[in-house]
Amino acid sequence: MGAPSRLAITRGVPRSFAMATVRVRPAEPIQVERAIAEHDAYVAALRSLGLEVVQIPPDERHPDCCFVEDCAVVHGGVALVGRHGERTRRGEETPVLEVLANHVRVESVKAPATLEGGDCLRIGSRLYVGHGQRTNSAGIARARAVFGPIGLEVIEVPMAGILHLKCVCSYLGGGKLLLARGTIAPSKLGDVDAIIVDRDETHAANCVAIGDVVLAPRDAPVTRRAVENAGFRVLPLDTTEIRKADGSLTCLSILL
Ligand code: CIR
Repeated sequence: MGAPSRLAITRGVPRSFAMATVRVRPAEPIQVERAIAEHDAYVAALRSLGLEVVQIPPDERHPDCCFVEDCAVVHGGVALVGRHGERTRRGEETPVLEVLANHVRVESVKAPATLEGGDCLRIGSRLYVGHGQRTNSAGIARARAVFGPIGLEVIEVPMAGILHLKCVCSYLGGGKLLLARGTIAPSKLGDVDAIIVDRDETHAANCVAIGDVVLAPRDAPVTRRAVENAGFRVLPLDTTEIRKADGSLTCLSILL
């Protein structure tokens, strides 16, 4: 299923997480203690799979700071540190950049370009980048300029009504892609074997694959069976509170 990552960067959930940016206010308020417990379980799961986890302390000024994925996209010894499309999140990237710089060459995105890591999906030698609310054309051009020379073809994916590209899809390895029904046409994401996720389990289109183990939301039994049938072992995690803030599993780490 491809070489598993060895290092994960994560960032703790701040107390201010109750004020995270949301598209629609959740029916029940975010319970921060529970969100912290969900995050702790996620970090423990990564460690149980042999990853070294570098955990950046939370910053109360940034309610969404645990969603580190959005700060950067990393491939081939290069990190492109983005510029958030969501203004309230600008500044989250500074400590993430500092950690990345210990491991890889760091490049940046300058205004007016915006790019968030949650819009970037790598499948082999292609980097699909969602063009939507958070990532603009200039951000995609910057990704092409940085990753093109090291062999990644950058492909723009137009999106409407989708927060981040990876809200609706995630790559498991071995040619298998999870993709939420009714969102993006599978053909837009190349020659992959798409496992279509039912509408009532859309949140489970975002999973994290570490080798042949898949971290998946625990309340998605149909998707779980489909992933297991595709040859993976599923490690179920509670994502209830994280989801209230429009978060999902890939958002909680940067894998190197
Ligand atoms: C936001 O709106 O930016 C956060 N509340 C959620 C970010 C989730 N990140 C992701 O899907 N990659």
